Amino acid sequence: MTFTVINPTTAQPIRDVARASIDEVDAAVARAVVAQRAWSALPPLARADALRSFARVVEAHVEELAQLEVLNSGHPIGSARWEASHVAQVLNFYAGAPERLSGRQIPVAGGLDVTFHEPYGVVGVIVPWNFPMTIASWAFAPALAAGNAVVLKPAELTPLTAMRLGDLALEAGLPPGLFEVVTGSGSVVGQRFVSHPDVRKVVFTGSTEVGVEVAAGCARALKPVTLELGGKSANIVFADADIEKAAAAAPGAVFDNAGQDCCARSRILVERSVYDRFLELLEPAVAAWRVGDPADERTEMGPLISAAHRSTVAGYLDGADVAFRGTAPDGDGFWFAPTVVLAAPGDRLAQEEVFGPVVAVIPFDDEADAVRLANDTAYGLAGSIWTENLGRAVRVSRGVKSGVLSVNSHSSVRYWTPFGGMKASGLGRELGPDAAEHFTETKNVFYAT
Ligand code: TAP
Repeated sequence: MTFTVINPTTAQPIRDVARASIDEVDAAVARAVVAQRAWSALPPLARADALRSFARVVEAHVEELAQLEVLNSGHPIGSARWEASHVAQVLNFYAGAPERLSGRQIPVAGGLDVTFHEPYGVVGVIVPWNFPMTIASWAFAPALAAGNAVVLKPAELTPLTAMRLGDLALEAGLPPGLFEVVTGSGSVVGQRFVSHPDVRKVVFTGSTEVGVEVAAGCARALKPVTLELGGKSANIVFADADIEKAAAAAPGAVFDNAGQDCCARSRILVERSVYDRFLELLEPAVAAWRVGDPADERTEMGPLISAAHRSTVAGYLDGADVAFRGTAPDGDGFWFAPTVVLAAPGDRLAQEEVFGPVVAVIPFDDEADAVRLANDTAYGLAGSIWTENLGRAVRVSRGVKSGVLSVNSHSSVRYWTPFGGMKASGLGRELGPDAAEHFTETKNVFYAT
């Protein structure tokens, strides 16, 4: 059985890819079990060296991986190069972990008490289509570093870079079976990761709806799960901010990757006294946002991922108060123009994750109102705060219930700082200095003397 992968820029087929059956998933897990035993028995330096070698091979293939992502996901080439390089950086960063996963020696009477960080065994990683390479690396790099094997399921819409990373791992000398990429549907491959007794931990990135189902399955199987889910992040602009700078940065914060970004600042909360001025500045910035051929170096935004997703995004504009829109090409690709709507806090566009280039602008009255509105969704992933007042920046950043915030900036992801969501945006954290430890179980041993 196969499925066809489509180029979202042209709506044309790229190639057919195998759709794994349950037996094929089980065979991949069986190979991973064997490979993991040998891998975890290696000296820490040997695992570190293998991961550095994987990083070097990825680094040598950045251009190829980036071009593949342009083809399969419609990401602008500049972003795709960043994503491929990021995978190499994540591997390099966690290559330092095997030699740093130290336990503790705890004082006790009558002997010696020591803790060990032991790998789970096989880790199942299920990733979405929006950032196929990077999100996968956030799980597979620290999981491997901690001594686990990984079975990775890319989204059916975007399997190509994950499959290539599987080849590159072998080319780099990682043992066969240690990093298995299994293509197929979520309901078969993903669910088998959840139910398979030898998959001892699951990392799921995707929608909140499916995440809840995955977590429920993991609870039944008593296996730990990390969930990176949706978002409806607020970009809060106070009257005392540098309004020009905030308006110039706002399109990139929501229209990057055509808004198909869990951290998209898809609500702009603006203090009422500067609301009109902010919209005046935002309009030309949105008009200037360059939407087009992702292979063109100047392009800032490509198409949406699929025709079905474009219909879902378009549905959000029914009855919406559209303030202004940018431009998008005509043609067969799944194009959608960047769109700014005026919204009230309870509106669907102020509450639901659109996962497309649509941003809701909402006025607020004062600091307390801004925090209340920022927290007024089910989600809690990211957010930005624009103010020149340090005290306010501290108060608001402590008041907003989100896992990742930035002040006078929209950055969300650095591989060496923690990333993840609160509330319906997820459970657990990825990246940062502690991620490899999250792929281990603590064992405590008492040695009587
Ligand atoms: P989903 O439909 O949830 O799919 C995500 C992954 O789960 C895909 O690989 C999918 O496989 C698989 N899947 C589907 N049903 C499954 C099931 N019953 N059991 C196990 N796996 C299953 O999400 P999506 O539409 O691809 O991605 C968009 C969502 O991901 C958005 O809500 C976005 O916010 C969220 N997201 C969050 C983050 C972080 S880091 N928080 C990052 C990116 C995206 P198939 O599609 O191949 O069937």
